[in-house]
Amino acid sequence: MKLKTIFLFGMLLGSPMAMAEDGNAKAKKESAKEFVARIEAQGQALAKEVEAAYWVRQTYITDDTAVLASKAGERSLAFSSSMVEQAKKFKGSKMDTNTARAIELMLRGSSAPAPNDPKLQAELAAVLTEMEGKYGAGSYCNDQGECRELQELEAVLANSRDYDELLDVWKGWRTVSPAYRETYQRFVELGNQGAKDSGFKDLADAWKSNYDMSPAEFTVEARRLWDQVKPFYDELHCHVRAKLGEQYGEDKVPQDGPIPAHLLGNMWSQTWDNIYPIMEPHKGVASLDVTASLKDQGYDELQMTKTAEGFFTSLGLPPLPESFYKNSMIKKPRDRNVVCHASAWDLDNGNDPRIKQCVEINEEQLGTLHHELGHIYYYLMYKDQPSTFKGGAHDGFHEAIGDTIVLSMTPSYLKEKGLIDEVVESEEATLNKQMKLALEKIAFLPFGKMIDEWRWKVFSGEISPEDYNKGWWELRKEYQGIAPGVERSEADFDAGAKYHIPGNTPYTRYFLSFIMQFQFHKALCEKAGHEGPLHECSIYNNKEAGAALGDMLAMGQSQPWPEAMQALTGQRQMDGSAIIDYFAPLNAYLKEQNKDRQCGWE
Ligand code: X8Z
Ligand code: ZN
Repeated sequence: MKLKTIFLFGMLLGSPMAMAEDGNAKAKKESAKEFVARIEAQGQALAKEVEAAYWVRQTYITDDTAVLASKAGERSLAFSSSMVEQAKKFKGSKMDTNTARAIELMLRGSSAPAPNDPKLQAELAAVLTEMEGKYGAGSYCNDQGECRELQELEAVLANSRDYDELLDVWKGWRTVSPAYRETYQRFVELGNQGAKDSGFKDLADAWKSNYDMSPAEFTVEARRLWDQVKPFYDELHCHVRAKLGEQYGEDKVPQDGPIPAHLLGNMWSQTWDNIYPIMEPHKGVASLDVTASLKDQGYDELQMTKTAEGFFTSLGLPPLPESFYKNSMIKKPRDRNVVCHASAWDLDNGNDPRIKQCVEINEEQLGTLHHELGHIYYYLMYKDQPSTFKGGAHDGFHEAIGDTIVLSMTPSYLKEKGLIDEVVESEEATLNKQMKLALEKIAFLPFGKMIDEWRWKVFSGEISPEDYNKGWWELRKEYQGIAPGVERSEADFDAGAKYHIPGNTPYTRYFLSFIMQFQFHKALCEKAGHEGPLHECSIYNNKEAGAALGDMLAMGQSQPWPEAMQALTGQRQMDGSAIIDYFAPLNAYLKEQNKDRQCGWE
């Protein structure tokens, strides 16, 4: 995830940190503009120190680094709290547009807004550090005493077709999260207190306040987008359930109910492309096995990263600074625990961007590298903005950039890079390609939506602490149409088995990103003069598309997001029709396949 350092405890989207002391500002009345300048200067100074502590914590999990990160977090919360208190005083007074925007951004909700009470600030920082550390260091030891970390367990979920083995590792990873279920409950109390102290109803409202509209409007907007894509998801679900029924038997996969969560190829059932071999519409037509090529050709972590960088530079964007390769962590260290979940960091004010990723040699990780570099290129392009304007137009924009690039990794592009042998042009090949992509992009949508549905309800109290797990599985069923393959209880904490819960990263951003990246792809393809179906377009090497992308990135969050959206796409709204249109051939195929099936799961 992006910019962990700054928005773990600070403002949600790139804010300054440092004790916001107003010192001699009290003596003479400080103007709004002077206030913003002071906060930015103080923020930058503290950020450097706080980021260093977080980076070390995440790349070296020990009790000692927990102390350092918690202390740093505490100081950044103290800074935020004081900044918010001061910023409130300027509300309604006359000032120029940029200053007003900066103050508005300071008053937005962060992922963990600071309570006013310093004791609670310290506790909040400690609780967040603890949860993320426990997730990062988690492992599952089976009855034979063999212990495996998350990446090994994920690999089993991706590759095994043995029902019982799949269930074992699925359950196994979920033995890690109960250890912080109570801690999470305390986090909710502290986060809600922080939200109230910052002027919000609760933490859900604070999170929804980041989209240049009211929280209530945002709820409706996210729902509208979900309604646009849900019918297509239902078709995919229906077909996948039928195929899994053939694979595992209809006693294991009942054809009128939710799909067992451990059969979808992913630890959280969030993307399903790992079971593409079971779903491939036309067997053996146009192999898309990029993983095999990467392995055969002996790619290593560095080459994978350079390949991703090469796409961005082909667009005319600048090469990564040398410090990027010197300071990033792209290989899982063997001698210590780290937070392996991939992230991109904006250290030293745009001068020291880094990623942290336990790169494995496969196609999914190559995609993730592009995803992370999307964040990095945002940092590089808005480097010269004042620090309050450093951030995505909204958080979904930040998540969408790298993924937009991946949509251009067409068979022609992969062939050019030597990652597939031949480009096959036929209806069959198109369907295969679309199926694989839909298993990633369409399958994700309800997951991307339900995570924060759960948290919004937890924060508002609609789901009480006694019902965390029950509420979780109700939403999993409602949105995704999946169910646990084994009975769950309130002794479990299945939400906590997903990184972004203990890592406290809002998740609706990814739902928005998966919708918007198709809008962005379409717009960039138009700039590149592409004609023909969108799924055949690659903007590789196209400088016009690159310039348009770069210009939007350079805006940061200096203006409300519809301005950035308009600059790139000509539209002022997020819109699900681009992703639906993109998959038109597959949609027709699925409808045909499903015509005699009973779809749905209620
Ligand atoms: O967390 C991430 C990125 C870092 S921002 C690797 N993603 C979500 C996830 O893994 O759950 C990217 C897509 C969804
Ligand atoms: Zn991300």
